[in-house]
Amino acid sequence: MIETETPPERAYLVGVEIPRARLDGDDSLDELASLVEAAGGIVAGRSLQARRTRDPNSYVGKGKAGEIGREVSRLRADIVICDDELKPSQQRTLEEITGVAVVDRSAVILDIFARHARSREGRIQVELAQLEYRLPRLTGRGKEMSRLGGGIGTRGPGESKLESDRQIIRKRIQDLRKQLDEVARQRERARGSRTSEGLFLAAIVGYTNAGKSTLMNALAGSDVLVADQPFATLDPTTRRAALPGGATILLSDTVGFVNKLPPTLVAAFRATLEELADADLLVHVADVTHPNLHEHMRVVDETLASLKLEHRPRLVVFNQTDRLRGEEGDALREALGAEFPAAVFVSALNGDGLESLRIRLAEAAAAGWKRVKKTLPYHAGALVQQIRTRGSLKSVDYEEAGIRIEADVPPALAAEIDTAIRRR
Ligand SMILES: Nc1nc2c(ncn2[C@@H]2O[C@H](COP(=O)(O)OP(=O)(O)OP(=O)(O)O)[C@@H](O)[C@H]2O)c(=O)[nH]1
Ligand SMILES: [Mg+2]
Repeated sequence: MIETETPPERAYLVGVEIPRARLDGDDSLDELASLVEAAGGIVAGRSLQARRTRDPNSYVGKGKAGEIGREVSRLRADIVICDDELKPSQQRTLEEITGVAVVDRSAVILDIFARHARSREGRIQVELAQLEYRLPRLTGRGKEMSRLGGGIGTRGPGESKLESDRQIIRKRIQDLRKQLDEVARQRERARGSRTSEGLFLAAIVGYTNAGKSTLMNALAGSDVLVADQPFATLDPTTRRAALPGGATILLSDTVGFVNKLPPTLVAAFRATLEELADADLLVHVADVTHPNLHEHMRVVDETLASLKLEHRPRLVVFNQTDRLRGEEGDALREALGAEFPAAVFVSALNGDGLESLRIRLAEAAAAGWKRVKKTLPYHAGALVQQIRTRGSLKSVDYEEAGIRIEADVPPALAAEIDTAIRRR
């Protein structure tokens, strides 16, 4: 990773705890702290205010804002980061009261995405989301402030500095949309050729840092980047994995989800996430040891619903069982087993449970298969190898009339076999 020369920004975190929020305010600030660190900042201090609602003018109450301003100068913080998406007017008010740049959780997430985007498509998507987020916020004093900072919230993909001229931004947004359309068309073509391969596709989804990439590597023998930080993975990767019984499936690893994911980001990543629409099975990986496990699972469910994928077949995988300890660990495992009877428990790290998971994936892939007993013409002999990789070959006999096979195969392959026989 490229590190900038400037010292890390000292961030002061601010949250508002409202009744019935998904995460406890402190837990949510902990998560914000890990996001800020992934964006290269350090946390100088934090403050949580319990209120019935967020203040429409200044997010926290006016008095609290003044207090935060004094803390910020005492701790020599460079930037205030609020845990919820701010309206541009709230941001301006807080900047006036505290005297430093103010950004929100969305800006931090966008910043991490900009740092981690590698592919052309990833970079276009991130810059587009960043500029769309930025445009309404470039007015009055906020503009001068965010220009001063030069840190979180001002960096585009590849350490580029984000544009701050509204005219230029509008033009750039148009350009990026066009480029994205072009990349999306290329992706569509690539997707077409993969679908025609006819392999079962299992997509790994889940909260960020749950161990999705580690699991993908363990199942597919790949070496996708793994890191103990949010949003290590941005670009989707698809690999083949061989399963018990000899069948091959495709596994894909993609960007993780997080609480309060900025809507502009979800919209911009629609193309990447469309990969999920092709999936025959969604493998939902959750970190079984996380204190907010249930909340994380709910965020994943809601994000999938917002992508209209709530009815897709799903397999829950509780990962990181190697970190469960003692009686407490056993009790948790038992309770989750009762709550999610179909779930599989694994450790992607030490391999526990992976064999059961492979069997479950093989069963899911075979669920829609058809039993065929046919005699293939010899010129269609290549289909035998197809049956071996895409289905399960029970028997093969090379007879005078042709190749006599008995096999379980996916419907698409059954159709190919019929076509080959009709063509004899
Ligand atoms: N102890 C233990 N650690 C694990 C396990 N699986 C993953 N990890 C660790 O958890 C951290 C996150 O793993 P990743 O595979 O990068 O997680 P991810 O879900 O792909 O994360 P993002 O791509 O950032 O959303 C890394 O430090 C892994 O080494 C596991 O089964 N046991
Ligand atoms: Mg990952």
